[in-house]
Amino acid sequence: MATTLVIDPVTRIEGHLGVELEIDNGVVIDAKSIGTQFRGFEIILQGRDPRDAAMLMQRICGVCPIGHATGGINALDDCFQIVPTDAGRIIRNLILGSNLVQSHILHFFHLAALDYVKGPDIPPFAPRYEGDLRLPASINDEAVNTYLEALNQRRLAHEMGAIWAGRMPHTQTIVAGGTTEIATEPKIVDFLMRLEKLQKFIDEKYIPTVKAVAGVYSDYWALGGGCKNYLSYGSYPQKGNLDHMKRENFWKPGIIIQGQKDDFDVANVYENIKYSWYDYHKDSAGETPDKAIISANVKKKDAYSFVKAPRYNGQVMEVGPLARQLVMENPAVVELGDKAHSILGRHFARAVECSQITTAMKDWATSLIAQIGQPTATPYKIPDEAKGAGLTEAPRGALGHWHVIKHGRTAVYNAIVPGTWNMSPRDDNGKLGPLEQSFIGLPIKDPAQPIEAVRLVRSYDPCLACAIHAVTPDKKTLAKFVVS
Ligand code: NFE
Repeated sequence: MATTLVIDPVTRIEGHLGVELEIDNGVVIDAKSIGTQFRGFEIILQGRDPRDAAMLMQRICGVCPIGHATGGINALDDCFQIVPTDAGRIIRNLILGSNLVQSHILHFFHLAALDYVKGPDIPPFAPRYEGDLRLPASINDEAVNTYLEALNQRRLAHEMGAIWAGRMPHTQTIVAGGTTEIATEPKIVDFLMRLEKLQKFIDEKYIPTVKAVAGVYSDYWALGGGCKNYLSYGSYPQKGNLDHMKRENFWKPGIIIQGQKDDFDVANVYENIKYSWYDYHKDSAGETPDKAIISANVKKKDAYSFVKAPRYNGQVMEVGPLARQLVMENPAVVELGDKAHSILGRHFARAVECSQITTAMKDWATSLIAQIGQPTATPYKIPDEAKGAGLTEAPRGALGHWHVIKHGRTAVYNAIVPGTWNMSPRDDNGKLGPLEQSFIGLPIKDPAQPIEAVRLVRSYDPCLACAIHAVTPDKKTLAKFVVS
């Protein structure tokens, strides 16, 4: 007989996520991904000066603020019809890349690794699910040491970001048309000095630790594959252009549907809300992110998540490092074949792209020498009416901000974040979201110690974008939380 297992909240992730699993004969047969947090940032923006968007939207999250600053600012560039200067474009790329490296090291060592590595019996290493921690002592001890060293490496990455961002995690220097921070020789040297140390850590510690863990837990190359549809918006423009698709993005835009690669077209992106605690507002004009205005309804029948269900032309899409590396056909990931579609495939792709971005940042920072003394921002005028889309790649995947300006103020704003794609609930056609699909068929040996389930969830590096908790005015209990 099937039993129900609820893990709520799943710990060691960003934000608040619950999963509800039906287990039959030791295997998951149905799954629900439940975002238990209401964000509401889009509502805050309505009626404000449009330039507030990039500043305020960063506050969605302390882990990927630069992704949101970039999405927000790309949308403003689009609304204002301006192309950043080369200096501004490169500096933006360096801030975004530094934040990505910080986030990937955080994810692997401080969030996910303890699913495989046994730390000492003290917090934050304990409590933990027991029963399947199988690294030999030599690998395990080295990984615990690297866990600690990774804290210092994250600080370095934050410092690299702060050289151009003024501060981290949230920046004031990314503005429409470019940046307020200018290129100087000392800043370039400071950046490169730290980058060199970080690259050494990534190549000599991060990637080898992932490989060592993968060698011992090799069964996880065959577990947790999902919808096998992948989406990347592309990011890190190498050239200025009003059209996102013509910017020669370092990470390429594209889609893969069941192995078939195709071009990406932003017009195919929309969101369903049948199973989400939202209704369309009376002013809403459709499901696409430039039209949809929603309001929360925690009493909605059949709804089970504050996450909406983004779809691409009807397809459920996985986003993130694995999607990006498959779309850009990185041989290290492509040659994994079927193994790529797995829990370990996601960790491996993340580690590989972390190194890839540090290598690229060395070139970008070096190219800034030619930009010393050059302007970093393009002037603009705020239009009375405009519409813009800001597409980028945050650490966890494809991120889009859509901005509509009316009477010189923000009228419609929508952010579809990577976690919205990956953690989405069922869509209007009942199709399960990517995480939900990944669960189907996952063996869970002991429901009292569901280590397989949390390994799967964490392989996606979920972030349920931070914001306000929803409460009912009558103080009714919406959910009970059991911390395990
Ligand atoms: Ni809050 Fe984020 C990233 C974005 S994910 S961490 O990366 O955008 O949902």
